[in-house]
Amino acid sequence: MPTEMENYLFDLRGYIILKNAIDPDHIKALNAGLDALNPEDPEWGWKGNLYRRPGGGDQIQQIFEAGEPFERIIDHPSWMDHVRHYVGSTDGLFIDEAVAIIRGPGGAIRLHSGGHKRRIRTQFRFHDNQFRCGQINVMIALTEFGPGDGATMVIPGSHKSNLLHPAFHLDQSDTASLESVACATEAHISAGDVLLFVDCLAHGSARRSNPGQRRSILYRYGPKWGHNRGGYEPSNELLERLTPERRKIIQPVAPKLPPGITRP
Ligand SMILES: O=C(O)CCC(=O)C(=O)O
Repeated sequence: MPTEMENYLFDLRGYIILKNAIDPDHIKALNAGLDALNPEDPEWGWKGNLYRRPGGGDQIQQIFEAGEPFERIIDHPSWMDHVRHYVGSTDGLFIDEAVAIIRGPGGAIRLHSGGHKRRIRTQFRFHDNQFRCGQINVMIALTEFGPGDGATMVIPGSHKSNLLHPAFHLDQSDTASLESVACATEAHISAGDVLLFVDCLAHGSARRSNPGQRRSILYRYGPKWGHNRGGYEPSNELLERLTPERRKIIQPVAPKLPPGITRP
C-alpha cells in the first residue's frame, strides 16, 4: 500500500515519484522492445497491433501489444496498490490508454489539463476518506529525464485549482513557453523510476534540447467502466495470452453480443 507520506503528497501535489520501480534488466528489455519496432521509421500507421500516426508522431498506441516486457507492466507490483488506492477500491481497473512516448530533439508537449476544467474522466476526487480518481497516469522513464531531456512538467497542486492558469491564455502552439510558466516544474527522474500523477494535474513537457531520445511508457489507469479514448481495442491474441489478472485490467468486461452478431 502507499505510505502515509505518499498519500499526503499525492493529495497535496497531485503526483508522487516511485524510485527504482522497475529493475534495470526489465528497462533494458523494454528499450530493446522499442528498438525492435524501428521507431525511426517515418511511415508507420498500423504495424501489427500497434499504431503510430504516420509522419512521425511521438506516441505508439497499444504498446502493451509489443511483447512480454510490456505485458509485465500492466500489473506491476511497484505501483498496482497505489493505482488501486487512488482510483478507488470498488471501481475495478482499466487501462484506457497505453503508449510509448519517444521524444527527440526539439520535441515537447504543451501545457494541458488542470483541476479548473472539472472533467469527470480525469478528475481528482477524495470522498469519505477514500480517493476516487478518474485517471491515474503511470509514466515510466526508460531513459534519464534530466535538464534538457524534455522531462514531464507539472504544476503541483493544480489538480485542485479553481482558476485557469494565465499561461493557458498564451498561444498554445508555442510549447516552448512551458519552461517559463509560473509554478511549472520538471519532474527529474531516472530510467526505472515512475512519475505517478492524476491526469487533471496541469502538465506537459519541457522541450528536448539534448541529442538522442527521451523514452517512456505511459499507462493510464481508470475505473473498469472506462473505455479507450482513441477507440483502440486489444487484439484477440493479446487477450488469449494474458494472465487472468492482466486480462481483467485490459478487458474488465467482455463484450456480450447477441448470437450471430459480429462487429463490422
Ligand atoms: O510526455 C510527457 O512528458 C507528458 C505526456 C502528457 O502530457 C500526456 O500524454 O498527457
